[in-house]
Amino acid sequence: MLCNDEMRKGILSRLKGYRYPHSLGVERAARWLAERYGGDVDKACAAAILHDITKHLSPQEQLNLCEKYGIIPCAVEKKEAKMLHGKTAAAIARTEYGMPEDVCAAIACHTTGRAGMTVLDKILYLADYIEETRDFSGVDKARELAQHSMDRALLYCYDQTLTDLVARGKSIHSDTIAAYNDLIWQGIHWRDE
Ligand code: DGI
Ligand code: FE
Ligand code: FE
Repeated sequence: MLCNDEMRKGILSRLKGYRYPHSLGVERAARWLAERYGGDVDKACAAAILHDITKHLSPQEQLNLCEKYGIIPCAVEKKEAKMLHGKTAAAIARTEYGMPEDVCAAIACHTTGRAGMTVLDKILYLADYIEETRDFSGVDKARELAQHSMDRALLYCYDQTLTDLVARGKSIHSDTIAAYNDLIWQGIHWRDE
């Protein structure tokens, strides 16, 4: 097991406020998705419990951790340094908890996704979106789609996220665009034809 009881307790004790029930929710959703879609349940749960371990840190603290771990922020990440919490969490997962590279990679891209997402990447991205404590508009549709197809649910999440980012005048990360294009180019759609 990647996270024994003691390790899991230690990780959970670092999660403050809302992040605690959220991360437990992501763990439950990740387990469900892994069982449903033939993913590795152990890796999915480990990625889930660790994915937001640095989310509470300030933009400056994110940048400091990047310096420490040799992560080079892109232009968007410099402006939106909180977005770096996936990459900094992956560095902690690797160095402090000895997680395997595929788990670290899923954690690193959980906010944006990326081109060529693995089953584990998709499980964590989707679980983060649909977990039980989330209540933003569209979450029920995402949950419904996730019962039948991870790719369709994923594309729906990107439609919602991109629309929201554009409406708020935010810059779009190149990995967000790459993940979206990848789904489109595979012919994925979420609306019924
Ligand atoms: O950490 P969580 O809140 O659980 O969720 P998350 O890691 O998916 O982060 C969500 C935030 O990330 C949300 O405020 C939107 C932001 N985000 C995701 N993709 C992009 C982005 N922000 C910008 N500016 N550009 C992106 O491409
Ligand atoms: Fe996150
Ligand atoms: Fe999260």
